[in-house]
Amino acid sequence: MAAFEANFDGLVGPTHNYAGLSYGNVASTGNQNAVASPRQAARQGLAKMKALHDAGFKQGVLAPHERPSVASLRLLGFTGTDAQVIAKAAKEAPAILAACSSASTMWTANAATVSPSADTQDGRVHFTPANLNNKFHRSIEHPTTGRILKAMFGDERHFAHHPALPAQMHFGDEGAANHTRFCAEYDQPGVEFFVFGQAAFDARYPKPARFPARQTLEASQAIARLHGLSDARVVYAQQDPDTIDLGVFHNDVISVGNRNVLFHHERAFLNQPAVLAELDRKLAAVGGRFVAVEVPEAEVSVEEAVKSYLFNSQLLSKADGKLIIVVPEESRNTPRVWQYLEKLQQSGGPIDEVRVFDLKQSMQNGGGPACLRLRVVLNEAELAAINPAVMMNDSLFETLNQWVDKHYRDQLSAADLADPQLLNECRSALDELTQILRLGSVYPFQLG
Ligand code: SUG
Repeated sequence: MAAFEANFDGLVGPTHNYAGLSYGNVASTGNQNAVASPRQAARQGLAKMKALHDAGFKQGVLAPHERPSVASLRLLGFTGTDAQVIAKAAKEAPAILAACSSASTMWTANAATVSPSADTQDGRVHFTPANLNNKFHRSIEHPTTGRILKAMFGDERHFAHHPALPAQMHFGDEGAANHTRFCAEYDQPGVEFFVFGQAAFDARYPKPARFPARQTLEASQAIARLHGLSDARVVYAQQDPDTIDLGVFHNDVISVGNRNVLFHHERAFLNQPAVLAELDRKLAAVGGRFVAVEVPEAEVSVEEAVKSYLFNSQLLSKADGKLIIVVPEESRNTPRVWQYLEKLQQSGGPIDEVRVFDLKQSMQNGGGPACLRLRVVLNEAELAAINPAVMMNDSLFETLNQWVDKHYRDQLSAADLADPQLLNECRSALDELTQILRLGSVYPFQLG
């Protein structure tokens, strides 16, 4: 049965703002207190989804969450009506209110790890929402993410949902941002590649010195067990800790893969030749020919990769077997990176087309094209079993743009987060969105 890679992009929520919440993500801390445009952010994301849908790719939408998270503020001791909870937090702990107001669920590469049915023991597609334990503002995402995923992939004959891993640094899990799947054809068994930043239970593995390593080896291993993956078709690799200290806070800031191709920086992994050899060997065992396109430090430095988000790109398979690379405008604006991309297209290698998108609103928080999407490989039967209302088409694009214009502010600053009206705006927007995307009751205010 034919299978496809579908991309589910995060719809940017109404509270998109720049609060500098992610230490180790240099764009996030560097843009703290800049004024954001939630409306523009959502429109930029929708434009990418529509363009890729128009180019023939399967494209879906993942809904944003209710923010500020009043439930989280209550857990931290703020009491009264919802408006009072927000007012007290704004006065006594504005940084906590900002964390509870982040629209960070837009970066759906961190929503979950997904294993296609061709790889799993029970022949179902497996989902584990990421606990995102390293950052408080992200650690509150997984319960709602889990409910939304179930509302999209509800058929238990095809889809298996696990709870997030234990919420503890030993099992820090950042989802698909540190996970890639290689295969010969999407419907055939593939090799799942897990990249971690540190080992929590084994002191022999090095650690970065400055910035946190968010993903642990033990979290990746737990996901592989839960999803019923075979050891023969799993590869673990450690990210080079020195690159984490340069701002590579997820593996998808230094490498990206699709089908049989890995596009990566020279300094992406520790013991890189051995990692590539294992991928080559394990992919060959399932009938695939592994191709690594390595970008040398001499041509693009790690700093340039972080600034341009060259590797936070999407590789999309065309009918002729070649790949399109989808990069953000920042890659075009970084001279040596653009030179590299021009050369890459002419190189005769697997990547022969570049597409550029303006995602500046998300980029200023460290979220490029790859951060904004969750990949799910689905065969025809599975595709037919998902909630069809979440799939992009001309009419959904139109509806969602109108919905954004109706509900979203054009500007949002740190001071605006104290406005209790923002919560009401978010709730009425989400009430309408649940109808549009037929999600049922997935948000705390709907659950009571
Ligand atoms: O977790 N930024 C996100 C960006 C996530 C990017 N995802 C991938 N690379 N897959 C993060 O650091 C910043 C929010 C703020 O500062 O307001 C933030 O959460």
